[in-house]
Parts: sequence; C-alpha cells; structure tokens
Amino acid sequence: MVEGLVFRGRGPDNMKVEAGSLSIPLPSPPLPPRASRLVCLVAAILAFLLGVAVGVTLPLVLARSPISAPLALPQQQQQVEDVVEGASMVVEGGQGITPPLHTWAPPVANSHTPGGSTSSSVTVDSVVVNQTRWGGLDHDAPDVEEGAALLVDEVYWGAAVEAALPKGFPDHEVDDWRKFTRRQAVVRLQEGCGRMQNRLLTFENGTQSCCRYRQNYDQIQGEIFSFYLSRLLGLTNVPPSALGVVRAGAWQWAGVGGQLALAQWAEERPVVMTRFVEGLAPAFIPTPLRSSRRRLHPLDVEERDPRDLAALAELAQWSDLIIFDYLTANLDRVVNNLYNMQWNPSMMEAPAHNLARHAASGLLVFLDNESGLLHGYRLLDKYETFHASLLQALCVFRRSTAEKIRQLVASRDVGQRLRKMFGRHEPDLQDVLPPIPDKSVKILNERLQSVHKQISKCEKMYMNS
Ligand SMILES: *[C@@H]1O[C@H](CO)[C@@H](O)[C@H](O)[C@H]1NC(C)=O
Ligand SMILES: *[C@@H]1O[C@H](CO)[C@@H](O)[C@H](O)[C@H]1NC(C)=O
Ligand SMILES: CC(=O)N[C@H]1CO[C@H](CO)[C@@H](O)[C@@H]1O
Repeated sequence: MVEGLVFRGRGPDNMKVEAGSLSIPLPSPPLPPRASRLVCLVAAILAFLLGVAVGVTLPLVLARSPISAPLALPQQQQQVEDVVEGASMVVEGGQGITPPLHTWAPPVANSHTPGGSTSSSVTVDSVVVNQTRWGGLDHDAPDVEEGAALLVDEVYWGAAVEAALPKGFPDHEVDDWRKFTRRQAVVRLQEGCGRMQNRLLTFENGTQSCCRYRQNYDQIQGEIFSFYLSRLLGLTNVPPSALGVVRAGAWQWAGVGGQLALAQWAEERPVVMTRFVEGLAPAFIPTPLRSSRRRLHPLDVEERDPRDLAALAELAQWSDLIIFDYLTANLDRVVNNLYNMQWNPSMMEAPAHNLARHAASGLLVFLDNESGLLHGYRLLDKYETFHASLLQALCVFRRSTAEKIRQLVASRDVGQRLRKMFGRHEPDLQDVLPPIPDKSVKILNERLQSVHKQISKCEKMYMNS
C-alpha cells in the first residue's frame, strides 16, 4: 500500500483516497487509552509517509512530463523507432557508420528528388516537433492505415499505385511499329544512339529510330529476346522494337547506300530498330536502393507520403525493373553503378545508365538491353553477387508481374514462347538471325525460379507477421 502511494500519488486529492483505502479502524467514541495511542502513532507514521511521497513524487512527475509524455504512447514510440531505422538506411555510403541514435531523416524529404540530398538528418528537438505531426494529430498527414492501403496482401502494390502507373507502350503500338518499319524507306543515317556502330535512322515520313548494328549476333539476339521477354512479363517499359536486315540494294535502303558504307554496315546483317522516344529525362536510382543497406520492402513503402502517387508509381516500376534486369542479367543499368561504387561511392547518385524517364507520363523507359540474356549470362561469374543483392533487396512486387513469373516457372516453357514470338513476329528473319540458344534458356529458367523464390520468401515473411 505504501508503495502504491509512492507510485500512484499525483496530488493531495489522490492521496486522500489512497489513505482512505487503508483499512485503519476509525476512532470510535468509547476508546481504551492504549488503542487511542496506537491510532495516534499510525496517524503520525502515515502523515510522515505522505510527506515523503509528496516530496519525492511530485518533483519527479513534474520534471519528467514534458519530454516523456508524448513518447509514452506505444504507437508513437513505434513510429519514432521505424523512422530512426529508416534514417540509418538512407544515410549515404553507410560504410559501417551507424548514425547517432537521435538523428532522423524525414520520410517525405528523403523521397524522390532526383539527386536530392540523402543525408538529411535533424536533432532531437525536431523529432519531437515532427513526430507530433506524424503521430496522427494532423489529419492531413498519412497515418498507418493509409500507408497500408498502398499495398495489398502485404507485398503487392495496391490499386491506387497500379492506377497511377503510366500505360507505357501497349501491344498495338508494338504491332504498328513492326509494320511501320517494314513499309517505310530509310532516308537518313546519323550518328547517335549510344555505341559507335549504332545509328539514328530517319524514315521517309520523318519518324526516327535508334538502330542497333553489331558484328556479332549475340547482342542483337540479346536485345530482341529481352524485348520479347518484357512483353511476356507484361512489362510495357521497353520501347517497341523490330528487326530489320541491312541490304543496300533493297528499296528500303536504296536512298542511303553511301551512308551505309560510311557507317561500315555490312550487307545481310540483322539490326534492331527501336522506336525513338522523345521527351526523355534522366532517371535516378531511388534512395531506398542507393545505400549498401538497400532494400525496397513494405515498410519502405509505408514510410512514403501516400499522396505522392507519382513517386510511388515510379517505385513500382523499379520493382519491375529489378526483376527484369535480374532475369536478363543486364549489366548496363544498376549493376554497373553498384560495381563502380567500389571506387566511386557517389555512383548511386548519378543518373542510371540506359534508363530514362518520360517526363510527361512518368514512364521509366528501359533502354538498350543488348547485354541481356547472352552477353550478361557470360559474365555471371563476375557480377552475380551484384545481381543477387539487388533482387534480395526487393520485397514489394506488382501482382501482375509476380503472376507471370509464377506461370512461367510452372510451365517451364519460356524458351518455346520466346522462339514462337520470334517466328510469328519476324518470319523473314528466321534464316538471318539464330534464335535464343538453349544455354541461355536454361539460365533464364533458373533465374525465373530465383525470382519466384524471392517472391515466395517475401510473402511468407510479411503475410504471416
Ligand atoms: C518538421 O516539421 C516542421 C513543421 O511542420 C517543418 O517545418 C520542418 O521542415 C520539419 N522538419 C523536417 C526535418 O522535416
Ligand atoms: C509516320 O507514320 C506513322 C504510321 O503511319 C504514324 O503513326 C506517324 O505519326 C507518322 N509520323 C509522322 C511524323 O508523320
Ligand atoms: C546500344 C547502346 O546504346 N548500348 C549501351 C549499352 O551500355 C553501354 C554502357 O552503359 C552504353 O554506353 C551503350 O550506349
């Protein structure tokens, strides 16, 4: 009871109640002298204890309340911890530097600003201020429920994000492009479009195309089969691509014979014609994927401002990009930056190679996949750790993509499907370009399984928690 007084006592009123609950016999009229002395003694002791209680407890309570009171709510406490964890993740080049316990990166400010500062941190005072803001007092601020709605079944992007995704290049545009490149004469070849041997083509109606020419088949195969794979997965981020054959004497090339010679393009070579996309801006690796502790997990999504659907839609496209680049073992995008980060830690803040952002729609345009499937597979010994570390950082998926992966893993027929597409779309090139080799198909099947495993792992980890 005395202990109860010390801990629960809050003020004179309280203490009276506590005291009353002590079952001390009240002095009743006919009291024997011994009894009345006992009552006096007890009353004196009680009064002393009350004094101590008031003297000790009151200052304690008063001194602690301004700081500890807001933290005492369990939900808010949780949020501060999550945020602190987030901060240590974003602090750039985290090379073993654990951020001081009380630094904090605001969930909104660390978001998407291209090249934006990633090391923002503030002191305890601001935590208290901003934590109040994020603790649910301000109803405009995202709360936990809203954050959760960005995802369904824990690891899949929710309807709001899916609806905000740009449409990309739909099937009919791919078909149109294929027909167009067969009907139109080429009127000009200019330098441009990446590597030395590539050229920017202009067709007679003014439309332009980036045209890939290679001495070897495998980079042409890599690019066109990567494109087919993107369609099999339902990804619409790779610009429409079609094959052509260089024949100086044929009507299509007749007007540019001299320019073909200058470009040193040989006869009867297959080329990939990719629709030129205008209005492209640089694309940056999202902050959750930049540091060495990179990850894109449900928590990293829930920390985002749910009103910034454009930023979330870009992250959702990144979840597709990571899967696509893992499957094809594409080196030219993020893995290249990861690899170079060993020497230049700021690599991850530079624009990603072979990736662009369509400024008007927010579409991430996946460019130049020629290193995929063949060349990339040959270099797996050297780069697989980087590919794998990116895949393992990913625990949020588009449901449609995950579904396609599941189907391809179950049917194990990705090779047949790719070859069928090649036959159907490029009937005239069957003797000009070999189909995707068995060896590549075998590796692709293994990589599909790895992606499937990662998806299942994330489902297990988050759905049962
Ligand atoms: C903290 O919240 C205040 C008030 O909303 C805001 O002005 C300030 O920028 C926030 N600080 C950080 C680091 O976000
Ligand atoms: C060229 O033709 C294609 C297909 O008919 C059409 O979609 C495109 O808009 C045309 N481009 C120009 C610049 O006229
Ligand atoms: C065809 C093409 O443009 N390929 C690109 C492949 O990747 C390298 C390295 O990132 C680029 O320099 C090329 O432009």
